[in-house]
Amino acid sequence: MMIWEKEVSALLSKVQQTGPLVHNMTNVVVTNFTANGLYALGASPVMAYAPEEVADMAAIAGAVVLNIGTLNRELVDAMITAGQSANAHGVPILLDPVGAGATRLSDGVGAADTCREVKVSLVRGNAAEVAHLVGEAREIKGVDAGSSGDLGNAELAVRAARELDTMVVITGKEDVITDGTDVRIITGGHALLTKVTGAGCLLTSVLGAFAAVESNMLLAGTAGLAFYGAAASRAAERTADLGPGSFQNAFLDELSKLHPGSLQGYAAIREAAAA
Ligand code: ATP
Ligand code: TZP
Ligand code: MG
Ligand code: MG
Repeated sequence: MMIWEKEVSALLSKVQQTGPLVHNMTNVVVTNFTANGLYALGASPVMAYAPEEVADMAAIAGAVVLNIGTLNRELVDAMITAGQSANAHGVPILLDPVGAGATRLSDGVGAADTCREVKVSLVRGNAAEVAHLVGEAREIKGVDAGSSGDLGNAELAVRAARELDTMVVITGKEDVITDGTDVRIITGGHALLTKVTGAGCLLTSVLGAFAAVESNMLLAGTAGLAFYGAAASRAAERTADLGPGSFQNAFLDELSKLHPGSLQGYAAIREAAAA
């Protein structure tokens, strides 16, 4: 067994044994899939949005996930309330800047305000979304990343991590995680994930479950990415002749069935040099 497999396996066991509560303030498209994915993993999902209750919920959660996919001004305010409570109680916050840059609300108010007002432990987005957070224009079509820009994803992630002072994950064919110094590249997953809405959003919440049981965010994030990629690879293998519908169900099954020791060959992690 390689070293990283031990790390991933230990954290996966910890998630399964402790069932951390993940408070999701997420978009209206992906709530059900996110809850089912977290249940499959062994975590406890809760969705709570009301300004009157979000501070209390965030305070008792193992992680808070802020996802700006379907935004309005009131929701941004509630996210900041939840985030401030999470910060006060030492609860990690993960931000998914869905669609950042696609509209002025998602660009100016949603992601940027949230990053300024609360201390975010990890940002996870596609390359276009992360690029917009640091003021670099990249093509985005609604919530989907367009063509790549001048900076490679690893360089972009390092720049974002330094500027935003947080762990940054950029996903795509390969995933990058960095704290601005150490860079890891995770391979695995399957292109069918791009045909299932919420595959990115659920990933951010899964990273929340790992962050709830491990305070080293580089370790938690790496483990979560490898685990998620392996589950998708295994699901794609099992549904090779079928389409996104069967894949989605098989993926939920794999999230629940994957156990320490069954990752080999389905995901890989390598170190890369920071720019
Ligand atoms: P987008 O809206 O641009 O699709 P997203 O927020 O849905 O972004 P993705 O970048 O699609 O997020 O990442 C979600 C998951 O899908 C990650 O685990 C990622 O590794 C995986 N993934 C995305 N594209 C591919 C691909 N071509 N091959 C393998 N895995 C992929
Ligand atoms: N529209 C607004 S939010 C959303 C869509 C389709 C879901 C995006 O989910 P993901 O995980 O980024 O594909
Ligand atoms: Mg996707
Ligand atoms: Mg997304």
